[in-house]
Amino acid sequence: MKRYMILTILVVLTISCGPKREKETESVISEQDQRMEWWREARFGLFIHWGLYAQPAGEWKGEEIPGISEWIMARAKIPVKEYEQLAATFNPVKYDADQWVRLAKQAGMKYIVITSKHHDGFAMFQSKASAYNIVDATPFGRDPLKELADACEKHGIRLGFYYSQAQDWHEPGGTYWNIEQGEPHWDPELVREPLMNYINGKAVPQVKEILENYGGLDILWWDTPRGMTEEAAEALQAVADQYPAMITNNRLYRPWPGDFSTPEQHVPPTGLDYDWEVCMTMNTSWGYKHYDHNWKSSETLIRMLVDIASKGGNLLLNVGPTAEGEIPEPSVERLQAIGKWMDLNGESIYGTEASPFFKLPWGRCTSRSTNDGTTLYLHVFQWPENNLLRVPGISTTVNHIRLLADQDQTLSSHFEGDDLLIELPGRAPDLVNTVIVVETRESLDVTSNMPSLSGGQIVLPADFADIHNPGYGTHAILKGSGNEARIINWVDSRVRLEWMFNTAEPGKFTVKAQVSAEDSSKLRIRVGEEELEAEIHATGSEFAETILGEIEISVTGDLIISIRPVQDDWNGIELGKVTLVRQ
Ligand code: FHN
Repeated sequence: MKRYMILTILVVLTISCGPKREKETESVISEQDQRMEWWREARFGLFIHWGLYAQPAGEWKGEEIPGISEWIMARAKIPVKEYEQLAATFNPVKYDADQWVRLAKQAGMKYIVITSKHHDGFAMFQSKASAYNIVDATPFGRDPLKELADACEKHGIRLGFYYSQAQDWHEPGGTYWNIEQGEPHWDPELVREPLMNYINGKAVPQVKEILENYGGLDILWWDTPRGMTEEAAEALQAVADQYPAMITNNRLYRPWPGDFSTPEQHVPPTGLDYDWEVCMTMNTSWGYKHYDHNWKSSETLIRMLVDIASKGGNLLLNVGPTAEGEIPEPSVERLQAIGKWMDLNGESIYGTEASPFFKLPWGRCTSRSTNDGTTLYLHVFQWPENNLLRVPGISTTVNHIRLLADQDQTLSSHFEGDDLLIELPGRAPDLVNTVIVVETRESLDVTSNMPSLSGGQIVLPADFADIHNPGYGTHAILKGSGNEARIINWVDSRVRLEWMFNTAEPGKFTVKAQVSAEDSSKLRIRVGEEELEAEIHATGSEFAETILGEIEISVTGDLIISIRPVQDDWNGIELGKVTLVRQ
């Protein structure tokens, strides 16, 4: 970090040294590109939600409080003075910053972002601006963020602090849950004051403290801009502006984009033309919740990281340490499994670019441009049964194909039309994700395999669907590939599916789908402004071709079809391919 700042200063100095230098500025990357350079290379970071809420861990006075555990103060409507008492017993004696940082590093992560103050208003760092902080208000008496900063410096890991700038349930001027709707604080003793009292009295001084006292942060991660005003945002931004090399996210004030956007608990279906970082929990809650056992598998997490990298984004994967200061064992196991995979395959993630393909039914692709051509990293999630990997619509000269984890294993290939067919070994060396490296020479042209009108129909395979799962709920998943691909576990009525397709001709289409349903359900299908409601009847456990109805497509070009459950008429279905047949 410090080295990076010196570099920045040198560049700025060179830029301001007269006309010759000014010319050079044209070739110097923008200030934002420069500060984003390490972050774009990094691809993978650790999010840590740690605070007083780790102590109740989702339970208050013997009652399990629904929702994410760091929200317990609001959800259980705990009065401020009562919640404050948690500090008196907060003593995370097992906390070992060095161990946390080593774990992140082992997982292949390049940066850490930790909650310095969440919505409960409690500072996890030493603060002169508010005595409600871990050093002054707990028996622990240590500054865990200072220890973390030192460990990050020692192990070469970048560090960011999360700071909840608007919501502060502890302060009369902080914004509270639903205050915008006119709801008062749940604690009648907390009488509302103007927001700027809190911003000037606590938020600005505390942000100054975290930026000054921890060796210079790499990232400042704002959260929940609801209730922020431009005046408040400007006061905080003025502090952040003193640190031009520091990256900030887009959550300070809604209209301001920051350096990167932050899709939460979902992966965008396609790449985005700005920097973005998915923040994601391994189970459901961000903070530690002792009865949250809804863990995503290591396989899901590895594939998620790859999916995100294939779309050009970063993954900030969360852990919620306990009140004793330990990262829960299921999180440790998952981080270690990811690390094992990254050890062999990290080259296919760090500093890579997005996939040049529209969809690859068997997995994902990341790429890297070199002076001589392009290196493609093919991430095979579904090993093809005939051991022939089809890379669709690619025109290039192939230099060399090999397994990333076993450099000596060269693979043969041939072209079938525009499709490159790679001969794979009989069994997948890594069932979660085997990476094949294709080195190409000169230019690389890819013809999009986006579904389009051909032979009077548009076929939308299940493995081309973008599954939009709710952040907190049951997730539908894809099983199998090609003709066998199915969307299963579609029980949550908030899950929707989308496909992109292209049509050059408008017209009326019959919508057909392969469906398996144990009970009847209703679906809503939409293309542009046109919508149709379809009724599904029980098919038993068999898949049956089902006519869903007719839809008029009056526009042409790249379009999206979405299929979503009708909320009160949903019993869950499994879905294979969907076909639009032109009438
Ligand atoms: O309300 C918070 C939540 O507790 C958590 O910190 C997440 C992480 O991105 N941010 C807010 C919800 O968007």
